[in-house]
Amino acid sequence: MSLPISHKPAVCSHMPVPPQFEGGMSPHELTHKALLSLEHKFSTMKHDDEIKVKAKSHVSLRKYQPQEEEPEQKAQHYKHEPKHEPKTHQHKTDEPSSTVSPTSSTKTSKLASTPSFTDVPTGTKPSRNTPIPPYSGIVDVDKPIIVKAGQTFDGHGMYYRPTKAMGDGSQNEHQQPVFILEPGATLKNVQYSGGDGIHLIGSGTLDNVVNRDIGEDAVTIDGEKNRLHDAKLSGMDVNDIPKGPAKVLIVNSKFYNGDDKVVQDNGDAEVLMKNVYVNGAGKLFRTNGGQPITTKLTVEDSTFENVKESLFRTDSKTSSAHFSNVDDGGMKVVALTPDASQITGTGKISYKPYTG
Ligand code: ADA
Ligand code: CA
Ligand code: CA
Repeated sequence: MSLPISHKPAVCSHMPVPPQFEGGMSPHELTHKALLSLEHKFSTMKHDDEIKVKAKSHVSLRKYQPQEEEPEQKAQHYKHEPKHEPKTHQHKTDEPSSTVSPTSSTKTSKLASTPSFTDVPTGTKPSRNTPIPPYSGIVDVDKPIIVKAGQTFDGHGMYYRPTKAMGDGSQNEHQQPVFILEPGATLKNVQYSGGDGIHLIGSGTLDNVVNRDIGEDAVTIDGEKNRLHDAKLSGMDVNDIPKGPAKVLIVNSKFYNGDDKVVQDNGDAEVLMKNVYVNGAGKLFRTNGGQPITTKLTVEDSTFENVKESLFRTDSKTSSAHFSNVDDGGMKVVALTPDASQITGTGKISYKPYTG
């Protein structure tokens, strides 16, 4: 943050030209069109695994279909529950500090099967000690940048740096997001920092985003309240948000220097984080404290260093996480859930009740 701050508007000449409206359609018509195509895309994913959605851009694609673990393995993870308790977080957070074991369960999980994703950009698992990548230039941002429904914003490696008007990057909850993605939007090749990070109103893709210095949090999957707020800022009608869980892809992305959360999940979602690197955070993914959120998180081929508390924390019995080929950097606890059956792919499971 040592570079001089200019007072350019959020949309300025250094930024990629925003997409133009097609064929004289109004923004509302265009949004409606994008949502229809998004709905079609997701219904295609659910009902017909053989149909692939057409590839956008140069990114090479492959189909993603994770395997469910056998129930026996789940039971084993539970037996391997760590004896050590995690250290209490040093920074101010909304989390309590006590730790207890999760309740045992022999019931078959009521959680839905692991979601499938198509159009997953390829990449590689990051190595330990990956330095913050260099940026190609700086754009000062003094109001949230909106990516409209179904559109792709390619930042070409520029650093979208929030000014003080957006917040001070602390744990203050009342800061502005640097980016707001409407449903079905993609953000790629972007660096950013501070404020309240990136907000996803609904489904969306983050590909090669780098947070150089996490603010209050780095990514928010909106719940009901955020949706109202963010939709107002973006100018979209909340009634146009597709129903059902948000499908969120976070790939080839890196997050540095956080105090608390990387992803704050305030609504039901199906999330794939793949080829992700974090160095410095309290936790990777937190469903909103005390809320009955139904989210399925999959973390694959990713590397975590200096994450102090956990990779996944929920108070909800209907959220779950699956880890595969993850380097946790030697953490004692990877997941904090009410029931150990909510987690697969790691035995490092514990529970911390939410105390408000
Ligand atoms: C905390 C806070 C929530 C919400 C969330 C967020 O969990 O208790 O009300 O603000 O952070 O979205 O950052
Ligand atoms: Ca918060
Ligand atoms: Ca936040």
